[in-house]
Amino acid sequence: MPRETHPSICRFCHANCGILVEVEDGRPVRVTGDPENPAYFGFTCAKGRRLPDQHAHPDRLLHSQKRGEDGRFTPIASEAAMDEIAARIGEIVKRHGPRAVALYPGTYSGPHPASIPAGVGFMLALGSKMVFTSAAIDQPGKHVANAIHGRWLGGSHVFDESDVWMLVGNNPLISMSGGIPPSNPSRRLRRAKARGLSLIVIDPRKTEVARFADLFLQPRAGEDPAILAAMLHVVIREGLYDSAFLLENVAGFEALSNAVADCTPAWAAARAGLDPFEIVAAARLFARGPRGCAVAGTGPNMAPHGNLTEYLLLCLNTLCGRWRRAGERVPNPGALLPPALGKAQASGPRPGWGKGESLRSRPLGNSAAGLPTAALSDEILYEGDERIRVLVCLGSNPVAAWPDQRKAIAAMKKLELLVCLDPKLGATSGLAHYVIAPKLSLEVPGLSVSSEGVEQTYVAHGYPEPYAQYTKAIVAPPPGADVIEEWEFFHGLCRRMGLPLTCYPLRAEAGVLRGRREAFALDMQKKPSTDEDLAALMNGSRVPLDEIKRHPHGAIFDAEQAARPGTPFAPKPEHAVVAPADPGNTDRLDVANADMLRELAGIRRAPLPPVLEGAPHATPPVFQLISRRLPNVYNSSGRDLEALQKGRTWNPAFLHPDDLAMLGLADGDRIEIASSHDSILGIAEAAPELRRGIVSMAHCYGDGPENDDKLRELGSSTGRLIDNLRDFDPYTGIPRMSAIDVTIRKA
Ligand SMILES: Nc1nc2c(c(=O)[nH]1)N[C@H]1C(S)=C(S)[C@@H](COP(=O)(O)OP(=O)(O)OC[C@H]3O[C@@H](n4cnc5c(=O)[nH]c(N)nc54)[C@H](O)[C@@H]3O)O[C@H]1N2
Ligand SMILES: Nc1nc2c(c(=O)[nH]1)N[C@H]1C(S)=C(S)[C@@H](COP(=O)(O)OP(=O)(O)OC[C@H]3O[C@@H](n4cnc5c(=O)[nH]c(N)nc54)[C@H](O)[C@@H]3O)O[C@H]1N2
Ligand code: SF4
Ligand SMILES: [Mo]
Repeated sequence: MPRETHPSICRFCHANCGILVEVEDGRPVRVTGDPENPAYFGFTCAKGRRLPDQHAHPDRLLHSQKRGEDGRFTPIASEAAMDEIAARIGEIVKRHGPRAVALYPGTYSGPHPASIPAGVGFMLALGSKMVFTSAAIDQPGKHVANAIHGRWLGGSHVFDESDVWMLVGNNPLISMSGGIPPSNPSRRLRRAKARGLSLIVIDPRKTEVARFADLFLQPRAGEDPAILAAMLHVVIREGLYDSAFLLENVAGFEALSNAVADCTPAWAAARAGLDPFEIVAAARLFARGPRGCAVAGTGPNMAPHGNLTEYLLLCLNTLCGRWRRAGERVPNPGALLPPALGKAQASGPRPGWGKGESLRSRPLGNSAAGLPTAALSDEILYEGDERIRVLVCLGSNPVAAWPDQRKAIAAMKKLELLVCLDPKLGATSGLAHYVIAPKLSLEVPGLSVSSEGVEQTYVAHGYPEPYAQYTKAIVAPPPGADVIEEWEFFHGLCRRMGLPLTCYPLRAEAGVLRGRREAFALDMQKKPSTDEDLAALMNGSRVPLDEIKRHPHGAIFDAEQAARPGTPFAPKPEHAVVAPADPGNTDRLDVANADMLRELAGIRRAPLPPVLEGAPHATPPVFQLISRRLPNVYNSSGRDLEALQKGRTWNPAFLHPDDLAMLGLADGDRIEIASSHDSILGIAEAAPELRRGIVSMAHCYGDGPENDDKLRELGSSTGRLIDNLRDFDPYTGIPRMSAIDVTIRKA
């Protein structure tokens, strides 16, 4: 059979790059970037190019699995698995109520837009609110800060039009996440630099993106709140703020000014191990703008005070007036999202925490980031009757990803029913009662909506233009396989349990104001096709899905195109520009949330940390373990793709060469890394781009203590070093997952 080439969407990660897939004998054989894609311009990374290996991997599950009494897995037909799981959930709910059932959607619920709505729809039909997502152990501070600061309904400035951009602990050139649009960020960054963008990066590691920085601050980890408070101090002291904007739209300026009055650059610099002038320079450069935005990533969100860091960043953006005004163009009027109805006004603050369901095992409730996933192990291990007994993992891997790995393993083992929708028998699915084998991305239709929709959650995220792509399924699953889509699993459970399945659209938090989507019920008698499900999910989109389907390489559905005769979506003026505020609107953005200012005051009063210049001082020296991403893995996925790892299947413990020398270590040495909670083995590797006193390691490696001897094969679990009961955020429950004190010695 001849080779055919199809344009499609890469869904190895959330970035949704436009790709070309070559198919031979019904199998994907080669993936390259699609040069005809108008937003990604042919970009792919090594992971995307290995999609064929992922689909054909010998360890891929082609049949669902059931674990027997002896712990061994045997294949089970997916229909039979759903029969048994539905019956089991029914029994447990009858005995203990629906609250005994929890859902944990993780990384691989993202690539398939129908998954989460169906999973959450199932939970609501069952009557359980126990939905925990990976967002609560990712950047929960973003959700909390957006809520308590309030939302600007006209949207933020976007990267492609900005004069200054500040990245605090994120590395979008590798992660495709955070501030620089996911569509070919390195091309966008180069073009922005060429037209004069000033870039500020704050990170203990001189990252790939930091190499492009005009101003790079390399602080100790965990000092972002102090640095940002000092930047606010400078902006206020030097009058660099947008007073007209503040007068009209902001509450709490005076209280904020008082709160940062003694957060001087000298104080913050002493905490962070910087030169005070670096902080002054960053504040001045950022405030000069006139257009731009400051965003943070996972690093500072995983270090303590993540809510405060995100809150101070919003305050900085607000003081500098970095929001779209009446009459300004809306850069992304929407494609798969409903049309923009941008308005130049605030929507006042809402509570960031303390609503709805709370845990039984710990005094933690629901926050704007959802239920506290970092405490889900406790809720399963809890001895009370109201514990969680059933967990459904939707494209997620608690043993790899949750803080305190040993506790996560104990929790997985205690569950009465653990079901994983996962193509692999891995760290968590290997402990499951049932593993449902899913179709992989090239076997299902897809949409670029997660990359577009992230605008609804985070400021300065998403696409800077109305780009969208649809892909049909490119190949059928391998012959003989019995694999299903995640949403079909939940539909199957609901059908068996006599429950309706209603899908609810995403709630907007941060982006421009947009039109609504309607909830809809799936037909329970006749299962819809995935295309029908996707069409229903995209109700209210600015560009009809059928129109998007007419552009297989993806398209930017801009005004020019919309103006063509016969085009079914209109360049209506109300979608193209930010409307003036409603007369009489009194909502204000809040820059003086009392809880946040109290938290800042606590930091201001705290003693200076001991580790400062050069080498760590204590004996034995105390290092800060920080989080990071590696280019050739996506959380716990990709480690088994040989062509991607090229022999390095572990996660090195990166250290500054001078620190290696000080510890008497060489590249490749086995080391023991100990926190106050636990210890792991690691393999040292020199990284001159790190600040001294830092050890930088990727997460989601190391598959549990019984595999500790396979250090070079599996790497090691940084999650095991984390104590989920220590230094945790009182609202979201996220514990200290970066900036963790550790000691290091040769193993
Ligand atoms: N110490 C530490 N811990 C961390 C982090 C950190 O930086 N440091 N980062 C945190 C962050 S940001 C996140 S988001 C979480 C991630 O937390 P999780 O989402 O729980 O972890 P993943 O490893 O991404 O789990 C993805 C699972 O999906 C499976 N999978 C792969 N492809 C498919 C597919 O097509 N369909 C389905 N159904 N499943 C598939 C994989 O085999 C894997 O088991 O981890 C968090 N944990
Ligand atoms: N290739 C690849 N891409 C991914 C992933 C992956 O595993 N691999 N994971 C995906 C996921 S789940 C997510 S959430 C996103 C995350 O996307 P990003 O947030 O961009 O994640 P990182 O690249 O880890 O960048 C975090 C940075 O924070 C720095 N850092 C650590 N601690 C601190 C601190 O206390 N203060 C400051 N200022 N900096 C600190 C680290 O040195 C690191 O450079 O990436 C996604 N993309
Ligand atoms: S960046 Fe993500 S979406 Fe793009 S090719 Fe790589 S894995 Fe695929
Ligand atoms: Mo994440």
